[in-house]
Amino acid sequence: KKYHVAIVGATGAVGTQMLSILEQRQFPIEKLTLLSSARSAGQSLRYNGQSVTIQEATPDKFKGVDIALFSAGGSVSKELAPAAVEHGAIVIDNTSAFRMDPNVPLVVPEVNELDLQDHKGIIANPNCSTIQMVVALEPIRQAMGLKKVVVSTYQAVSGAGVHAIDEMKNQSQSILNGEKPEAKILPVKGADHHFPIAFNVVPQIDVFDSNGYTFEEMKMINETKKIMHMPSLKVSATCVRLPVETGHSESVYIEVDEEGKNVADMHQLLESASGVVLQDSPHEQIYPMPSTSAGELEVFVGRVRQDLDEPNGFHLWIVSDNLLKGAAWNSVQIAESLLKLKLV
Ligand code: 11C
Repeated sequence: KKYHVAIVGATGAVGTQMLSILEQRQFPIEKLTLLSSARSAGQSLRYNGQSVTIQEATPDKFKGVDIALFSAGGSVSKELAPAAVEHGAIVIDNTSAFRMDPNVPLVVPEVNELDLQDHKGIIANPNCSTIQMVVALEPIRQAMGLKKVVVSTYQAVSGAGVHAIDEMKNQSQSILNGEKPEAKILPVKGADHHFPIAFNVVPQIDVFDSNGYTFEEMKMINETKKIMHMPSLKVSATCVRLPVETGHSESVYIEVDEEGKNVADMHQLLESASGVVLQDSPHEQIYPMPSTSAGELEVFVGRVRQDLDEPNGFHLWIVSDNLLKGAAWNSVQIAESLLKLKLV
């Protein structure tokens, strides 16, 4: 069987990756509908050697669509995802619009694929920084139990979209030319202050919540608990942006339940974990980096160390392409799981 697939936000940083992953995976597509804002409608993108014209995303465009991949911002999802479901489509939404809705499964196939069975039309794709972390932590949780997670992120600018990438490049050029860099986008649209990301590190991703954490940090905390089905897991996050184009990195400290575990046990688990590539050989300087992880589908883990004071504590360095496993690939992987589980 072949399916009518729609991409909403087809021209965005994630949308274009969705298109290329669908092609790379040879997803069984009968018809492809590319949707965007009115501004990009009329442009075209290539799929399997053919040119596909982009149309404006309106509710009627979902007639006959089987699977709709949304990545055009939360407000577009809130407005159009229910319409797509009414027309009979299954929505895989890459925004934060529905992630914490108890009726919406929040899915990373390596961790909680079977939650898809409970879907009521909308399935949420988690935040990129959350996805790569839970892929690495799930095999550890299964084997040793998990008590506590403390993560600090080193996030790439592509997480904030194509305009943020352009801004970083322009700022870099200005600084090298001895000019003052212009900042209009980061840390977050609509903020009172914008700071250059070129040659800088900014400890703010998204807006601040009243508790002093940013929304990005709260997403990591809340989504991790929901995906792993561990409402009482202790999780804390500090999310930071730095001038890397693509590939989020994370320094993650965990405490496991089981006593007496060591780095060799961790290595053994991570080596055979689905979706994980272990790159951990310090004496050969083998460890994951954004430059070697960008363009790849997997989650790369290295620098595994036992804490020097807490025997149940371990440190990991986790890197993945935020546009692929963090967004487009996880969404297409969910679509593949729907086919496998005969849910579409
Ligand atoms: C970033 N993680 O790197 C964000 C982008 O909730 O899907 C993804 C935001 C989201 O800026």
